[in-house]
Amino acid sequence: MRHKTVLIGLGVCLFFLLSNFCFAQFPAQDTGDHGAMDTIYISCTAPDFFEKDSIRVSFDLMVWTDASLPNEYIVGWDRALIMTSSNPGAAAKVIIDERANGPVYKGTAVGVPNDWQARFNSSIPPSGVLPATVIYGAIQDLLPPQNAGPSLFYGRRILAHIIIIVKDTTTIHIDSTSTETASLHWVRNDAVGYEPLWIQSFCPVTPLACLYKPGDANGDGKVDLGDLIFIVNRVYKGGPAPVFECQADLNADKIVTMLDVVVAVNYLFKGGPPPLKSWTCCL
Ligand SMILES: [Ca+2]
Ligand SMILES: [Ca+2]
Ligand SMILES: [Ca+2]
Repeated sequence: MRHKTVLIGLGVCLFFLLSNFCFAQFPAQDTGDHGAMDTIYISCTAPDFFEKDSIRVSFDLMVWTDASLPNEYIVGWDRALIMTSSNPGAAAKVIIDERANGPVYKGTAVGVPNDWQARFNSSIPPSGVLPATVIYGAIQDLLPPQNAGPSLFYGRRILAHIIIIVKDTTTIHIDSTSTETASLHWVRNDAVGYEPLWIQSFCPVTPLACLYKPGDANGDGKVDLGDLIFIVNRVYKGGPAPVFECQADLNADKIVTMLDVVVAVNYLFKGGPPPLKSWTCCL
């Protein structure tokens, strides 16, 4: 009986641990955040775009606020986001978009989108290769003669598009909670700063489909001399690229070089191993 009680107790605690309720404290609402707790989070639902040798995925940095009084409107924000990729082989890289009028501030906002006057993005490391700490932010231009434009208030909006290039299936984890400091991340119209609740996100990148045969550089369905010529032209004469780079990347190191020519020659004429499957070339 005692054992049973202990087991039930352990089970209950395990349940709460898994539920993250056992020891985690419910986050306290910042005193500068009135009404319901404002939240920021990543939306993983943006479509993926296949490129030549990679997938371009974009995640939306979202905000929800119930600020409804003019002094509570949000006029500036910045956020350091830690981004990691579960698959190092995916060579995930965030694209730093420094356009002042980037695709920010969309959603249910009243007024003209993209009229925040400044936006800054930077990354550590600067290459943007994950794991990286990436900073996004925007501030309204409050000084005349510029029109300040609308502030952020009641509603749900896209603050920024986070664009990440990946070369393989992976899961992108975007976290901000571990970078929190006492600095102000959110500034109201009355110059009061506060910290909205950050919600962590895990975003799986679309699994790949097998579309091409490795070594079939010219895409005619066969691996033969025509492909060797195609790759030689590509490597030595700046010839056309295959539809997907992996068709000519026979050693699967994600770059087309002389080494791929060697693999092709060995395979076609010396009984060497077949081209390696990689990326979308996995038929
Ligand atoms: Ca609020
Ligand atoms: Ca071929
Ligand atoms: Ca290669």
